[in-house]
Amino acid sequence: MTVSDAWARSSPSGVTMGAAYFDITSVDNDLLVAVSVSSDVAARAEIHEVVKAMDMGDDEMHDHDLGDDGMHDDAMSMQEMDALDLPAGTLVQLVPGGYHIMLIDLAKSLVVGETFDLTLDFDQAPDLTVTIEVSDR
Ligand SMILES: [Cu+2]
Repeated sequence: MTVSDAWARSSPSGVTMGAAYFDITSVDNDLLVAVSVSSDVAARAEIHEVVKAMDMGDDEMHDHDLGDDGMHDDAMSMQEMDALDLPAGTLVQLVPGGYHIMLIDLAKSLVVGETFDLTLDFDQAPDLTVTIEVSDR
């Protein structure tokens, strides 16, 4: 399991959601099934994908207040995924506008230059802790 380019957006004060991104490649077919984060950072972390709002069932729909970051226009929304598919040897990118790790109920603002850890829980591979750097790109 290789993870690189792990980063998160800074969060304006008053915003309670954050988003983290990384590139990941698994040696074998695997699934990312859960992500955990220290309660010093956020209450919990979820695996999300951005979808066209019209593709979503009503019960799946939820809004996040991420401010004016382009992830929340009328046509797009986000939903939690049960698992993120990691085909063997395939680069899977978590990027703004695509798959991402949602940080729910931030304990404090995410400030550029700070780091925090996420622990990735896979179906097959052992847990992996990655360091996320807060960065605005
Ligand atoms: Cu999200």
